[in-house]
This record gives sequence, structure tokens and C-alpha cells, in this order.
Amino acid sequence: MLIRRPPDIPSSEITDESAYLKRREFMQTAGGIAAGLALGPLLPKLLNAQTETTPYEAVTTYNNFYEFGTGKGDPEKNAHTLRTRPWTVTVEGEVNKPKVYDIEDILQRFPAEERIYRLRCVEAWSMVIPWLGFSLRDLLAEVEPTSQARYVAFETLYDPQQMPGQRRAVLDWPYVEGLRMDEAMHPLTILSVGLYGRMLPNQNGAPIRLVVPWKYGFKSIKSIVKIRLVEEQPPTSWNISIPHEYGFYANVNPEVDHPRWSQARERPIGKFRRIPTQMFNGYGEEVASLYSGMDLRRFY
Ligand SMILES: Nc1nc2c(c(=O)[nH]1)N[C@H]1C(S)=C(S)[C@@H](COP(=O)(O)O)O[C@H]1N2
Ligand SMILES: [Mo]
Repeated sequence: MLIRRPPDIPSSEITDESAYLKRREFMQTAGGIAAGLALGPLLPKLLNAQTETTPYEAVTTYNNFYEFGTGKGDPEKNAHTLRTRPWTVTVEGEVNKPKVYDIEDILQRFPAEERIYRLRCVEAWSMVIPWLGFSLRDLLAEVEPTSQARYVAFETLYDPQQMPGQRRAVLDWPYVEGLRMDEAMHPLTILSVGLYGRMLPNQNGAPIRLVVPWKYGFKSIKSIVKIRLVEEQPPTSWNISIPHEYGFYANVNPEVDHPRWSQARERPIGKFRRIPTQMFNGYGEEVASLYSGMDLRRFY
């Protein structure tokens, strides 16, 4: 789309933030203009041409990553112990061609493009982030899912030496997540390797994490080492931990409240005012059809 650039550019070549933001502003305007013309449908969705991105500083210091502590500032403080090289991602299960990918191969073979997506946390805060990534379906196509594959299960690294939060039983480790096959194959679902034109900082899920823009943030599992195609709906960490609060689907839905708080509004990080939460986080046009006929109160 607008920017196609490998995420592993040396730091000496990285533009400073204000130059980056100016260029971004220009591109968002350009995207907005193009969207009004015939080009519109060809452009991968920018959340909305006018949406302001959350400052890099906030995106990288206010995080949920329980492997490094349960406070929002803990991941930034503690995630330096994570070693992201060497790193492999095993793709296995119901596939014809299981494969162990080296992260360097992934970076080379699946060019990262910029996608501006809102990440809406179930705790009712949100950020708008220029992610660098590629559609998960490009990688899945390569391993050739069998006809038995109905779900995709994801797993984060388990290593209490590197991830001190795993020494405490706050969640069942390793962190696991899952998607239905059609959700995983949807072009909006990305594996992200960077943000703001840089490689992912450890606290944001380096070296590779999922981003599913129409679901609550907890579905976007970080620091992935395993992707397994399976026949049955896989367990997910938050659902195991507190099933009546966190379901498998976790679609952003302002009409279905969390048992302990409303989901009708959200606070953009760095802003004072709350804003209304949109159905499917604003991606209804693209994804609502995946759930036609499903009762989204029951499948929360
Ligand atoms: N492995 C792992 N992945 C995770 C989490 C976690 O604790 N561990 N937290 C999730 C939650 S609750 C949210 S809101 C997002 C936050 O992503 P961000 O810190 O990049 O904004 O990561 C998700 N992915
Ligand atoms: Mo979250």
C-alpha cells in the first residue's frame, strides 16, 4: 500500500519522529483523497483518513504484556530481557507442508506494509497505531491448510528466564490465543513485525505478533513461537482464566458490556475525552458477514 519498506532498516536511516509524522499526515490526506475516488476499494483500509495516530511514546510505554508484569509500565521496564534473535515460528498441525520459519526469512519473504489500525483493549482504552506487517493468510497459504483445519491456535514463547512474569501464576503459561479459520484468513488480520516504521519494541510483542483489528486487544497475541492449525476450537488464555468475562470471539461490541464495566465508550490513550466505541471497532463493513446468524451476546 502506501509504504512498503522492510522493517529492519538500520537505526541510522530512521527518520526522526516529527518528520515521520509530517509525512504520515501527508499520506493520510493523500489516502483520504484517493478513497473518495475510484481508487478507494484498492487501498487497504486506513482506519479513517482523519484519525490521529497515538504518539510513539505512548504506544511503547503503556502496554499489556503479562509476561513482563501486570502494570501498564512494566513491559517497557522489563522486556529488555527478551532475546528476539535467533527466533523461529513453527507452523504445524492440519497442514500439508509444516514448516519452521526463521524470523529473518519471514522478514525477507513477506514484505511488511503499513496498516493503520486501532487497537481497542477490553479495558476500554484504545490506540491508533501505524503497524508494519503482512496478512496472516499469505503465510498460511504457504503451508497449505488441510480440509480438517477449522481453527488456528497461537502460542507465545515460554521461558521464565527471559519472561519474569511467567514465574508467577497470573495466567496459564504460555499465553495462547485462537481464531476461526475464516477470521485468520481475512486480509485485515496481520502478523506485525513493526510499528512507526521501526521493528517492534520488545514490549509491543517483538519479533512478531498478531493484530486483529476488529477484536479486543487480548486476541492480538505477542512474541509468537507457534502457529498450529487445528480441528477443534482451541483454548485461549483469558477465556481459561475468567471465562464469563472473556470469550473466544471477543469482537469489539459496544452493545455487549463486560460484566464489570461498559464497552460503549473508550479512552484514546493520550486524550482526555472518551469516544464512542464502534461495532467491530469500525470494521463492520469488512467483517460483519463472518458472523451473520451468530448471536454475538452468546458468542462474546
Ligand atoms: N503474550 C501476550 N500477548 C498479549 C498480552 C499478554 O499479556 N501476553 N496482552 C494482550 C492485551 S490484553 C492487549 S490489550 C494487547 C496490547 O498490545 P500493545 O501493548 O502492543 O498495545 O496485547 C495482547 N497480547
Ligand atoms: Mo487488553
